Amino acid sequence: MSAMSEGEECAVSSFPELIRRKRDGGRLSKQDIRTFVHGVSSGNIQEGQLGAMLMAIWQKGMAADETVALTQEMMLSGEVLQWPADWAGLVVDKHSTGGVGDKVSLPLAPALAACGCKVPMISGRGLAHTGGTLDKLESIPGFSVSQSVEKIHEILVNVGCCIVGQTETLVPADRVMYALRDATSTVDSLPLITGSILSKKGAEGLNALVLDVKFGKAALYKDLNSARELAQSMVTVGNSMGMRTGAVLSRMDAPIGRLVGNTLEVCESLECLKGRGPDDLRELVTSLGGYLLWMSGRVASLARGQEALAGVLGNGAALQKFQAMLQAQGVSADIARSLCCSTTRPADYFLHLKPAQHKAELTVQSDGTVVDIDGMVLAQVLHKLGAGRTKAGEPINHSVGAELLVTLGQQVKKGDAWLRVHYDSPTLDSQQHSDLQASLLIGSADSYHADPRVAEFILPQ
Ligand code: IUR
Repeated sequence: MSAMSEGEECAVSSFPELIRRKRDGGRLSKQDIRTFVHGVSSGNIQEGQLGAMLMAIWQKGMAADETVALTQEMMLSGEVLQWPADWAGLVVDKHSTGGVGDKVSLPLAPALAACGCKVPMISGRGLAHTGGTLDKLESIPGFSVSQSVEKIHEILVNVGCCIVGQTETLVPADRVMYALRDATSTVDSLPLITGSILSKKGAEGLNALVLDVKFGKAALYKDLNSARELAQSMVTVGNSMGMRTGAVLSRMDAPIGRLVGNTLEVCESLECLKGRGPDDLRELVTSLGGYLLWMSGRVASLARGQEALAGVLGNGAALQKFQAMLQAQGVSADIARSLCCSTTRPADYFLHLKPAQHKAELTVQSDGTVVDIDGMVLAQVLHKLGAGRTKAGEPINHSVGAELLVTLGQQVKKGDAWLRVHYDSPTLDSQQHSDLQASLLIGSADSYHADPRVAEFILPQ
């Protein structure tokens, strides 16, 4: 669907006027924003003009109604998915602003499907220090993230969830703007982030959306207040667009769970789907999923929603959905069955997943309590070892990763192993070794405070 009919098309000469208005702190009308976004998706706006407009928006910001118009016009720059009328209220998804060890989408999508929802999860790839859901799933042999709109529909009918990459037809304006935001240092703009994320979620045709907005050392926003500001902006815009949208503010200092790196995170997701695995991962999955069930009216309270999610993780229903999703997206029936068999343990996953060639253990340097593990530092070292990419399109090594052998608050002794690094390069160099050692903070027992992952819920308004 196009945002503008032929007759309404504005001349290219109006772009300098729109740029000037925003640059001077003025407001853009709905029509101005339509002209601008149409210029982006039709290719009529020059790259320099687009860069200038992005910088003007970065500097002057946008009022809430301008951000809503921007998001809506971006969404309408491409196809908007449509679902059968009897799915009304069932179509849901989650978006995370990105973290270290954040594999929540892998157990969450099938768990929601097991609760009766339809989840057309369109995810991204990792960039900089954060991992990408698509990269994690691609460490499973045969898994295909490229699915047509028709196939997505078929998988939702038969399974209830899919996890796929952006299709060519959805939100073309975002692809152009996102690439130029990177090149013009305008990524960290509240209206541009809001427009980019919510236009894509809007194009999924969702009834309800939960946003996992992270704050902390390994998050896009380091402090709670700025994360709350982003969450509020996205909650306002999402609800104005007709998606029931709420947000969870979650801590992102130490990695989520105990495994970091694409293949290792698939292993930990399987453990979570088998009712095992780390508590903080289960807390995030049940909180985000429970919130969605409540927002979409399927349960009477958040607590009921959390119980429903915990139920399907515990009784194998979510695992069955994951197995069906793997098969629907190209994994052989044998591999899907073997990975998802409830008695298959982590070491056996490597019968099908590719392990790294080398493992090295790091040891604790003094007695005490594990007070912190800096997820950002850990992710940066793994990135250098090949786990992540610096530019879109670069190849990555799925097998690179790390296992935390200790948990926060644990008492440790000098010489205890605390980290096992999985890598393929010939050696871990001394800088990488010392950076990793510096990411572990050992202190006295009373300097450690146990905080839950989830700090706050932001209600839909
Ligand atoms: N992810 C997106 O899809 N868009 C953005 O602007 C950011 C992350 I930052």
